[in-house]
Amino acid sequence: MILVNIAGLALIGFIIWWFWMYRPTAVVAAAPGQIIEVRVKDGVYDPALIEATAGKGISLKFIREDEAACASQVVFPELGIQKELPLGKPVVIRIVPEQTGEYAYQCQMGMYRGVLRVS
Ligand SMILES: [Cu+2]
Repeated sequence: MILVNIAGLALIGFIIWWFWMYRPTAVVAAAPGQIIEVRVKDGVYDPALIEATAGKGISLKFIREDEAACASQVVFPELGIQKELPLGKPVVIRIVPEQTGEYAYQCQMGMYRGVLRVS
């Protein structure tokens, strides 16, 4: 019983950390034409924060290593992009963000989450 409670508390702590406190480190898209690799693994995108410059295109290469069906698509809701991610087969997505702001990228259900920050 105590063990169950401890596990429950640990889970609650993890959820709080995950949804409110987790701040990924940024990867900056410096050079135009540079391809940034994004790994889809263990419930996270790595990197989960990408910085880009408005009007300059970036290429994101998504590499799905997670078998979970959850990871089978990546969606940029604000940019109208939705792509299938076959397991182990890299998918390059080309984006030219015209407006500054933060654009989410996520799985269909929003468990995998990342941010494309355009300045
Ligand atoms: Cu999901």
